[in-house]
Formats: sequence, structure tokens, C-alpha cells
Amino acid sequence: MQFKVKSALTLIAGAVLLVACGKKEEAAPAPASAPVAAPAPAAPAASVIKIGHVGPVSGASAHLGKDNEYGARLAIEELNATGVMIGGKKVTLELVTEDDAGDPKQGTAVAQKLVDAKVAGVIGHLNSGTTIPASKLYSDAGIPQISPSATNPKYTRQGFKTAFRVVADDVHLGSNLGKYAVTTLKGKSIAVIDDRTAYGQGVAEEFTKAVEGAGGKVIAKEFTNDKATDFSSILTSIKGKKPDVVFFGGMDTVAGPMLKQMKSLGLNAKFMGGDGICTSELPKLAGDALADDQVYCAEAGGVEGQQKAGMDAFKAKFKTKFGDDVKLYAPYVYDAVNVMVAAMVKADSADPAKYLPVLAQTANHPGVTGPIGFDEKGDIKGGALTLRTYRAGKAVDLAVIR
Ligand code: ABU
Repeated sequence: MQFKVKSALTLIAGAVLLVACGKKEEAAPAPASAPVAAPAPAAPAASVIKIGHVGPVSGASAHLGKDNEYGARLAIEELNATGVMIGGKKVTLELVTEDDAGDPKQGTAVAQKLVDAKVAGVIGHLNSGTTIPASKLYSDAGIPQISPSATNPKYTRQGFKTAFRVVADDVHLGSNLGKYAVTTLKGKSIAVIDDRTAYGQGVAEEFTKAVEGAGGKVIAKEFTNDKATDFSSILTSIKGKKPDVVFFGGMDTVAGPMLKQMKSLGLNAKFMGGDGICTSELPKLAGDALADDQVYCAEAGGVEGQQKAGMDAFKAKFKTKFGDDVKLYAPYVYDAVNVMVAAMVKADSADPAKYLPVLAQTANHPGVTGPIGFDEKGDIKGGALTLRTYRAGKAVDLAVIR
């Protein structure tokens, strides 16, 4: 690749020199009979394909947004190093990153920027609350979008042919966690809190339905917001109802302080949540309030058996490159980029109209997160979840559920 860039620079430098010589000749015209220098050949157009990535790299979930962005960078760098051929020539993939700060308004503003920049596809957004409104803009522009982490079912149920995701949705997450709370954790009295986001509220509703379906009782329903830091009033009210399980629909940055306040109030209950709390950052955020086998949560995907080796190798490579552990969804972003580029290569075109139908037919793409294929809505086929707890401040996988 370096050689290619150097060659291109040499060509451009040559062309500039020739043009400069031509201009000199214009200033002092040669006699009509003198030979005229041939016009410089135009430098070949650079074959650059822009791929957008959006996540919250500022705000409360910046650690997760950066995790996702790193996953995209790793995939793009590897693909460029290996060499991607489209339309008979080697192309360069360019990652165009935007920050939506986890805010729906900023999400649509940056989505429009990516549409205007004529990206060939978008990986993102991270949050359901930004992914869903942005998906309309990408759909209107015909630009394929793969979310690596938005789990609200609505995203792929709007009838947009451009919307895909590589994780299981909140129906899968909430229903399995609800059943687990009643049948395995033996929860009889369960309190539910959500952060009023598209994700938090949605996963809490699915969890509640499953608890009631399994014969458990939801004794309290409370809500907070995704920026809150003080939960004393809702936790005090919940404590009075003596729950054995507290479920929180929201993200790790809120769950951490909530666990600390549960501990200081003496609210001793199991704590559950969806994928938003199921991060490698939770132990840091909760500090010594995170007791062993107290928290149960689920990542919206999972590998087991021989496939685990691929995921472990990815995590090791990620740590070497970025000096940090995978927080949650970087491997899914990595796979999403690879799935999108594989569809471009197969279609032999980065024109969204040409590669979108090929992307929709993706089946059994060998990802580090497992085999990837899409159903007719754009959801991952056979979505899994990884049930997890924490022991000695470390995440421990308990089971992969399909
Ligand atoms: N799935 C949890 C985090 C992202 C979201 O759906 O909002």
C-alpha cells in the first residue's frame, strides 16, 4: 500500500511539473512551427470508499462509543492492509467517524452529515435512541446501516430495507432474563427500574412480561433517566417492598452508582440488567458495591466451543493495539464492517443500490462473534445471548442461550 501511495505521489508530482512547464510556455509562446508539449495525463482518480461509523464518543457512554470506534478502525486497517479489490482495482477504505453523544437530535444531525458525505454504508449507531431516528435518513438515502449494538426491536421493524443489526434484540434479552430471574435465581418479588430511553424502557418491558409469564411478581416499577446520579428516593421506596431481585433497564454508567447506593441503603437484592450494563467497565463503576454473584446480565450475542478461540484472539489483538480491554461491542462492530465490505466485494461494487441486495442475502459470514446471516427484517439469524455474572471484579460467562 505504501508503494502504491508513493507511486501515486510520484505521478502527481510529475503531472504538476508538466503543467508548470506548460504554463511557462504559455507565458512565452513558441513559434507556430515548434512542437507543442503533450498535455499531462490526468492523475488516476483515487478509489476511496467511505464507510461511516457513529457512536457516542463523548458523554456518559463515551467509553462504549470509543470501544465501538476502535472495533471499526481495526477492521478497516486490516482490510486495507490485506487489500480489497472492487471493480477490478484495489480500493482504499476510509473510515468517517461521527460522534452522536448518545443524543437522538445529535444522532440525526450527524447521520445527515454522513449522507451528505456520500458514505457507502454506515456502522452504528450504538444506542437504540439514536439508531432508530437516524435509520430513516439512511433509508431515505438508500444507504445500508448495520448497528452493532442497538437492541430495541423497532429498529428493524420499520420496513426499512437498509437497516441491519448483528446482535439479538430486547425481546430475546428481556424474555430470557425474566425467565432466569424467576426460574434460576428464584426471584419471587421483583422490582423494575428503567432509564426512559428507547433501550432501557423497552428491555424493562420485555423483562416484566417474562417475569409475569414465569409466575414471578413485579412489586415495583420505577424510572430514572440516563444522566441521573441520585437514586435514593426510588431505592428507598423499593427497599420497603423487600424485593429479591432489582432489574435495571439502562447503561453501566448509571448501574454503577445505583449499585453503590443500594449497598449504602442496605438493599440486599440480586441486580439484573440487559446488555447495557454487561460491560467490562461495570466493576470499575460499581467499586466494592459489586459483590460476587450479585449482578446478572446478558450480552446480546455469544460464541461457544471452537468459535470462542476466535473471539479470544480478537480480544487479545484489540488489547495489544489499543491498550485496553474490549468493553462490550467492539467485536460486533468489527464483524459489521467485515460483513458490509464482503457484500461490496461480492457485488463487485460499493454502490449502495448494487451491494444492498447482496448484503441482505448474507448467510453464514464467519465472524469473530459467530456466523452472521440476516433474516427478512435485517435482524441477525439465530441471535444468541451470553448470560454473565461478576466474581472478584471480573466478568464470568455462565451460559450462551440461543
Ligand atoms: N443494547 C444496549 C445498548 C444500546 C442500545 O440499544 O441502546
